[in-house]
Amino acid sequence: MGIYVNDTICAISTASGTGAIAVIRLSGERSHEIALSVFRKKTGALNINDIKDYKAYFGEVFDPKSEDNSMVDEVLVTFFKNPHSYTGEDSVEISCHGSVYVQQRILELLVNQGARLAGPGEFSKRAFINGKFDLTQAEAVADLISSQNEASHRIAVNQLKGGFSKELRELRARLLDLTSLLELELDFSEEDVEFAGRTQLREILDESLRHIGKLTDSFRLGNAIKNGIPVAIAGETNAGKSTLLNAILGEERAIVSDIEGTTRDTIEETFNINGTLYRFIDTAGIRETSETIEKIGIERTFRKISEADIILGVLDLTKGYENVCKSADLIISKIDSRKQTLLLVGNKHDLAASFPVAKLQESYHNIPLAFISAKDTTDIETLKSLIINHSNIHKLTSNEALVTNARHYEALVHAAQSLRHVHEGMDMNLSADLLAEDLKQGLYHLGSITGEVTNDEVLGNIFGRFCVGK
Ligand SMILES: Nc1nc2c(ncn2[C@@H]2O[C@H](COP(=O)(O)OP(=O)(O)OP(=O)(O)O)[C@@H](O)[C@H]2O)c(=O)[nH]1
Ligand SMILES: [Mg+2]
Repeated sequence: MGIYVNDTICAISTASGTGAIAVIRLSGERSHEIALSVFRKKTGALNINDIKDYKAYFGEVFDPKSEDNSMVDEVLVTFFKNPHSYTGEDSVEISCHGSVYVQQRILELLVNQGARLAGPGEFSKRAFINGKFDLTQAEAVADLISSQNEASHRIAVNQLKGGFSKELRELRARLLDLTSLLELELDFSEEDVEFAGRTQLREILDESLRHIGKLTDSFRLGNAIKNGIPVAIAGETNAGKSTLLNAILGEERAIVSDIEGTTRDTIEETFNINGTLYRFIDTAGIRETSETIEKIGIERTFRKISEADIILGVLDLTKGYENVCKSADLIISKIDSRKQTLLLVGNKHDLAASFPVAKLQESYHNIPLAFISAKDTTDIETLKSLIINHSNIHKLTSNEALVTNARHYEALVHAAQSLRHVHEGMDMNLSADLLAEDLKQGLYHLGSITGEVTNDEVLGNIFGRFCVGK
C-alpha cells in the first residue's frame, strides 16, 4: 500500500442477496458530486450547494448515459458532510430496493461516474485514519457485527465505548512520564542526578506489570466468551458422556452405544445457555487399552481436559461406590483446581437407585455434584444451572475491560516482557539510557494495541477481516 489517497469508494453495505431494501455507501471527496450525477428529485436535479447534512432526499437514480436518462430505481439518499460521518469524510448512503440487479446497476453507475469499489473494511479504515476511533474500537465493530450471543455482544459494546482504550492510555501515560524523566537524566549525565528515583520507578513498574497481568489473565475468559466457554465431558468408557452431550444439546449429535470405546475422537458443539456460549467437548472414554487409535483418542482427552475451563467428570453409578471414587480420583488428578472448575456428574441414576449419594457427597464435599440420568434427560436442567453458576462469567462486572483479541494479548505479553527487562536492568545498575530503551519498547507494544503506533501490514490484517461495505 502506498500513500493514502482520498479517492471516492463505494460498496453495497447490506447483506448480499435480495432484501426489501439495500444500502449503498459512498465515501470520499467526490462522493456528493458522484451521487448527484446519478440522482434527481422527483421535481428535478438537486444542486450540490442546496444539500443539507443528515437530510434524506427522496428521488430516483437514473442512468446519465442512457438516451432518455431512464430511471433505475426510486431511492432515499442521505448526505453526510465531513467530519460528521462514519468515515470522517464526505459520504452518502443510498437506500434502494433490495433487488440484486438494482444494487449492482447502481454500483455500476457510481463506478462509471468515478467511484472505486471499496475493499473489505475500507470505510472503517478511513474512519480509523481520520481519528474517528482507535484500533481496538475498530476491532470491536467487527466483533459487534459477528457477535451471536449476549455475552460476546456485551464485551464488544464495552470495547466500542472505549473503556479498554482508556485503560491503555492511562497505563501508557504513566510509563511515558517515566521515560521522560529518565531521558532528562541523560541531559544532566555529567552531574550525576537521578530525576527518576529508582524506588519510585520500581513502584510504577510493578503497578503497571500488575495491571498488564490482570489484562492478560482476562484473555482466557475473554476468549472463552467469544468462542464459547470450553466444557470437557470426561470419564471412563461407557459412563454415558456422549449420551450426556446429546441430552444437553437436545439432539443426537454423538454416537451412543454400549460398546466401550465408542467415541474415538473428540466432538465439539457450541450451545447457548442463558445468553452465554459454551463449547461442549465430548471425549474418548478413559481406560487401559493397547489399541493404537483409541490410545491416541485418550491422549487427546487428557489434552482437552487441560484446555477446558469446566470439566464434567461423568461417573457411572452402576459401577458401585468404590469404582466411582476411583474414577473421580483419576479425573481430579488431571485438573488444575486454581484455573479449572470440576463438576462431578453421577450418571445412570435410573439404574442405581440405591447408590449411596450422601456418602459420595461427603467424600467430595468441596466439589459440586449432580446426579442425573442422561439417557432419559432427568435433571439435565439442574446440571445446566450448575454449569452456569460455576462459570467465571459471573465474576465479570459489566464495565470491566476484557481482552478478547489475540493481537491485544500478544502485545500485552510483549509489553510486560519489556517492563521486566527494565526491572532487570535496574538490578544490574544499568544507565538511564538503556533503561529508557526498554521502556520505549514497552510503550511501543502498548501503543500498537490502540494503533498509536502501527504499520500497513497490521492495518491490512485488521481491516481485511471486515466485510466489504463496512
Ligand atoms: N440406563 C441408562 N443408560 C445410559 C445412561 N446414559 C448412558 N447410558 C447407556 O450407556 C451406554 C454408553 O453410553 P455412551 O453415551 O455411548 O457412553 P460414553 O461415555 O460416550 O462411552 P465411550 O464413548 O465409549 O467412552 C449406552 O448404551 C447408553 O444408552 C443413563 O443415564 N441411563
Ligand atoms: Mg462416547
